[in-house]
Amino acid sequence: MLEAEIQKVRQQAEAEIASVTDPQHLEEFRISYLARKGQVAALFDALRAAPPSEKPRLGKLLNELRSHLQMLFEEKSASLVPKQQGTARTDLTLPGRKHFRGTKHPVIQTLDEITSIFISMGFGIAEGPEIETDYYNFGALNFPPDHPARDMQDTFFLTEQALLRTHTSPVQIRVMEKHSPPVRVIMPGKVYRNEALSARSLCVFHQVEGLYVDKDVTFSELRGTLVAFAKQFYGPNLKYRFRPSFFPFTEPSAEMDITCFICSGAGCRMCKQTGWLEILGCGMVDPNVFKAVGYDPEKYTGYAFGMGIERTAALRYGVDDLRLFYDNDVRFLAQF
Ligand code: 2NL
Repeated sequence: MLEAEIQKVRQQAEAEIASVTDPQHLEEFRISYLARKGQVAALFDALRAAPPSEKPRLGKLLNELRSHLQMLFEEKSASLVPKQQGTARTDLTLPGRKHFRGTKHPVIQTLDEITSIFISMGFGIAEGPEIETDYYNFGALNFPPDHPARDMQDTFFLTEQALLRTHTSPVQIRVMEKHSPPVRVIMPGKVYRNEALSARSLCVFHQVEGLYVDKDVTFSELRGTLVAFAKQFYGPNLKYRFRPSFFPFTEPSAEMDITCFICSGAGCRMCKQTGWLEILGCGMVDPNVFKAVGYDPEKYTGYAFGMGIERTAALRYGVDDLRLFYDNDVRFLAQF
């Protein structure tokens, strides 16, 4: 009798455990069979009423049933664990996932490289406001009142007096107002010009300007410093030349050219068949600029230089349209 019961419970439990697919159902199974008031416990109770001669054999069968059901429960429990954590059990045989890693924008890479070369030569870095006054942007820099750059056509004016700086030179004026010589700084930053966008000009771009003021600073120091910079930045074997030029804030003024690194001077599209690339403007600080900041032009001399970063980056990487830097096309930007 009891033996048949044991057999029945065993078959029932085996059928039931096979249909268990979730932890809640498994718990119901445990309570139904293995808990203190479950079916196995009830069979042990019934064992007490069995004839004494049968007890050892039936007791053994019952113990076997209990450990068999315990095992079924534990097996099922183990098989359900991954489901409990979601289906995504890590497959260690899958290939690794490639991470897309961003890079610095080519214009900022160029800016960083230029600044670090000048820092290695002993220059400091100065920054200043992008909204400036007419005085800091033009007046203190020896621009005459009727200079064309002061025209609305060329400069973004916010009010009569406030404007978006057209170069980083106002930062130099602010530095010289605050510090007496020696002064040796570069000013990287964003500048604004009211110009139509084209392959060669943007209305917002970056500039690095440099300034060195002390007693007895000469043009040959300017030349030596800029040649050292160009060799580090463009390559050690370049040839260079300085051409006379004009800026309101320097006298004398010059522009520096290097031999075209695409055609080595033979003439190509990059250098417009001239063999030369213009890389920067420079000169000796005009005495009128020194007077504006309260430096004695009889006592001090200085040099200054400036270059557009987008233009520099375009030269460096052989890019023929400055607008490409700001189209935000990842296919273009990912090349740098
Ligand atoms: C260019 C040329 C230049 C300067 C910038 C400067 C600043 C002060 C005094 C004198 Cl406060 N000069 N800056 C001088 C010569 C050239 O820039 O082509 N820039 C894009």
